[in-house]
Amino acid sequence: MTWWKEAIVYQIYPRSFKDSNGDGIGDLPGIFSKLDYIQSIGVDVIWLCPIYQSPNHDNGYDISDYRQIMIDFGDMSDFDQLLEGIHERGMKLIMDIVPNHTSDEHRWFKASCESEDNPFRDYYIWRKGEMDKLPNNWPSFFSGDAWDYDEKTQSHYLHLFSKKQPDLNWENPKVRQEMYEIMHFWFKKGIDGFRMDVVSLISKLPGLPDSESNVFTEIISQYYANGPKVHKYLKEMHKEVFQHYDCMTVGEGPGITLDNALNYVGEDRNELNMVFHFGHMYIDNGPGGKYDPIPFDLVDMKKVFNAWDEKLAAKGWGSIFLGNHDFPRVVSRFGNDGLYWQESAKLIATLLLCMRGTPYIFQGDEIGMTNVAYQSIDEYRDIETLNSWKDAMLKGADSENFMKLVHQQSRDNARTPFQWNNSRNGGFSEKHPWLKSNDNFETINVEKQENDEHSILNYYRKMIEYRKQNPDLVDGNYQCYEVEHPELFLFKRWSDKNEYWVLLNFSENHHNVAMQFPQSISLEVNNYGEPNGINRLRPWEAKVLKV
Ligand code: ISL
Ligand code: CA
Repeated sequence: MTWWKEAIVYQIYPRSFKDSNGDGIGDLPGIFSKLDYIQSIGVDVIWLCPIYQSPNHDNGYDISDYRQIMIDFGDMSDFDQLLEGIHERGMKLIMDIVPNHTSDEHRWFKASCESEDNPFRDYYIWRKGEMDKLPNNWPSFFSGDAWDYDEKTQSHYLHLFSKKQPDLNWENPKVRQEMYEIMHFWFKKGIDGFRMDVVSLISKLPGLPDSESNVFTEIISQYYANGPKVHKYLKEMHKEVFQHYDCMTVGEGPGITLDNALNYVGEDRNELNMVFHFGHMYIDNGPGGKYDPIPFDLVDMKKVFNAWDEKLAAKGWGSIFLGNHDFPRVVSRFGNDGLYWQESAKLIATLLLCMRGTPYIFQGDEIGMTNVAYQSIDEYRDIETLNSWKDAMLKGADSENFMKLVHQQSRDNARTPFQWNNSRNGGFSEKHPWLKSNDNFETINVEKQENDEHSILNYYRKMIEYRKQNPDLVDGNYQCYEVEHPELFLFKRWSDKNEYWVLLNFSENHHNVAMQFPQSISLEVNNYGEPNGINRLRPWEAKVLKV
């Protein structure tokens, strides 16, 4: 099996992982100092969120120089040392690259603004016209319009994200070559692959037509994603870059659906190894998006998993994730961060590590870090949260109610400082961190869990070890049972040789599983200390059985 199929990935949000020099911001030496810890979890690949030079309007997803390290994070020698440390420990590193847009402080964009005949003009997407007449009605991902006006040349430029993130013009072959050269630069340093930010958006719809929908997820899939040349570009990228290295590629794909996924990851396509789709991640979004949530429905989630597994089974490969730096904490969102915190965090680990595909663990989920609820909007840092707040207040929303939504949905839930121990700021930093620590670091932290054999952390280690010893869990067949059951997620994994049953109770209720298991079945992993009958499931109980 290819290494990236067998791999388990650990995602690091560098700003929040470990501060080494007391400025309140996580950095590369901080990550370096924790490599033994990361290795001890049993993961194979580290995915680093962007560490390039950036004015940090969107925490590094607004890059002003793709070949420099962000000053806050260290310098190139810190990077080289980190990469060496990762490789010395037998792990690999994938970098996060942002091909769809740059920072407005990138020299390309500054030049592009200079004049209409500047050689960099066509690096971006400009439309000449009057200030208050927008080229189309597209909304940005971060509230407001997707256009901003530049007085100097009396033109609007397109930005699907913030106005400090102008979209690149991939129609321009020079832009594409620049991006390929940047990728070669990092591969030559020895990295092992890329996670590609919103790569589904790089090809724009010809004529940039007005959207006829008001539902944001529809706007993404019908107008922003899967443009007519996206596969041309990805094939070119593969030919120019990826095919020259033994690398792993995963494309972040808002708007990628069951109908078009194989065009990106089909084995015969020479494009990407995997994509992140958002079928299950937008499941609790109402028509107004994430700040208009609807209740989470397990049956819907199972159907998303089942359909994607089936779609990719024969000639693609999936990525399995339940959270990242853009979403609430998994235990708060899909589990129970109160009474059954411990059990449900372990249940989520069981799901992640028993599915077919490559699992991605987001930093802190391995110790069950939870959502945060700051009192005041001033404590939040995420641009998406802050813009949504401003927008809602302008529209006259009730601030108390909207604050509840922020607590539930903000991307900062995932970005609070990592909780290492029970000292100041959870051991993340000596100084006031850039984003306030979650108060619960005294009860939820690595040090405490290292000393407890039944901790969530040690359960992750056990589950990872188990997956490695039972590779049929990586690529064996998958079948879900009792799909319509609202509280149980039951599935079988099998090959010619082995058969596994995974029983997950996503509720506080006791359940009996109706299945008849053979006498010879054995209980291999369980998130409760004391076993009970094979068919019985206690609140949030998770079991892995082997026939
Ligand atoms: O954050 C989201 C939902 O709350 C997503 O819609 C997200 O904006 C989308 O998946 C794109 O995310 C990626 O690109 C953004 C960046 O802010 C995110 O952090 C990144 O993961 C722009 O570069
Ligand atoms: Ca620092």
